[in-house]
Amino acid sequence: RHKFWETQPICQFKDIVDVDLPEGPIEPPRPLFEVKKEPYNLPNFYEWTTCDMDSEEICAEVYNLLANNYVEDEENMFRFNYSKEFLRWALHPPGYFKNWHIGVRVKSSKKLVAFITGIPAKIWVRDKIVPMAEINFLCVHKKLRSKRLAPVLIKEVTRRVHLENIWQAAFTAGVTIPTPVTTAQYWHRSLNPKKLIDVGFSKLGARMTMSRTIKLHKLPESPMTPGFRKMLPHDVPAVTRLLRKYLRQFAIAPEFNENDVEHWLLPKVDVVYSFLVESPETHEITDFCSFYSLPSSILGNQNYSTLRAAYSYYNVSVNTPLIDLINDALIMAKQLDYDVFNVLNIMENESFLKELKFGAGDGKLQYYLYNYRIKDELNPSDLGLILL
Ligand code: MYA
Ligand code: JJ1
Repeated sequence: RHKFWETQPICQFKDIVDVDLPEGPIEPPRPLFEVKKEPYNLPNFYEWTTCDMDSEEICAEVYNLLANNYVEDEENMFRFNYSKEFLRWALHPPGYFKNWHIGVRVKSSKKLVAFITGIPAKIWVRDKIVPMAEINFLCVHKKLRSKRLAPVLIKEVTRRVHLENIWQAAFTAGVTIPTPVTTAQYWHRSLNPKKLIDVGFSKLGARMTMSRTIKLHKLPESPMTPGFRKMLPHDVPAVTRLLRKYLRQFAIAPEFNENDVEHWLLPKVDVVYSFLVESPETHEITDFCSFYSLPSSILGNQNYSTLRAAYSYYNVSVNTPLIDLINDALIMAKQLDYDVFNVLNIMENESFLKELKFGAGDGKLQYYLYNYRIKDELNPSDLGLILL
């Protein structure tokens, strides 16, 4: 049934019953001289290209490929529209490899028609730190679908990751292949209910009017928690300490150092927003919250072309209840003119969904590990990792 995935070192569905298989790598690392030195063969007419995202021109080509061909919801009403600045940020973390940003072009026209990326990351899996690649932005042009190009892209990124002596990977997808570590669900909090209803993102509830709906979703103008403010460069050490400690409670979570926190969490306009609570008395940094900006194109609507969505990222509640912290994040997202605030039911997020008026979405997100076996399926609440 899965002609490609059956050949890969992933936990096969039939393995799930075998309780004796240990947790950890499925295949051992190989000596580097055994890793193929040449790229995999592409069908005639296509060629490999490395995408230098620092080049304005190439970044625009990648942006356009994704804006027109990347992930849609199941009714094809919305399509992710990652901005160029976002893509640069997502692909340039500390220690990134340019040749893990892989494109496929048509030989004759040089048109970019497919893409896949990896970035390096250290990931805690239970009590071990595992060097991994995070794989994302796999995309094949709509006109070239179902021609088995995706397996070639996946094998090629795997080869390039192996050449750096890295043998595990993490990825998320909307599709089900063998075998998810867990399945997370999207939840949505309306910030601009009128627009969401106008574009078909949400529906007017039974026995609800527009004005009651707008009133129900109203938020204060400014955050409520004393000492709540934007994260600044000098906060990096304190936020790193807070986050490192907090993330240890999850079975799977990133290992962040100060450079990672500076890259992933210092605010960048229209990309990522981070806030913290500084105690007015002691000036200690006690709590933290963040979200990233991922708009979607609205397909075929007369009045609107873009849905402005904020996605919950890493949050740490120590002194401020998580509910209050996320409520302040909602207030900031509203201030920044986002239409909706999205979260997955991972980490401790279940605890605030109902009270803060989130509703379940129709989208699911599967989490996967490549070449690493986990004994039992995890609960979404065991996951402390967010992939963009
Ligand atoms: S998830 C986002 C994926 N992108 C989209 O959904 C955008 C819109 N769709 C497309 O562009 C195409 O439909 C894609 C497939 C490119 C997705 N993850 O070429 P095909 C398998 C894994 O004929 P196409 C993200 O970016 C499928 O099961 N496998 O199909 C993370 C089948 O295999 P099998 C997938 O539709 C990506 C085969 O491909 C996915 O033309 C992580 C069919 O190929 C998927 N999302 O193209 C990738 N979709 O027959 C894995 C389809 O066996 C990384 N397939 O069922 C693994 C780790 C690698 C590094 C390891 C380092 C050590
Ligand atoms: O955004 C999503 N669904 C929306 C829109 C649905 C439109 C019709 N299909 C949704 N809206 C209801 C919201 C409502 C707000 C008020 C309270 C009640 C609920 O459910 C979904 C997520 O739910 N998004 C997608 O389907 C996009 C794809 C998600 C999978 C992504 C996988 C690829 C990522 C790889 O890195």
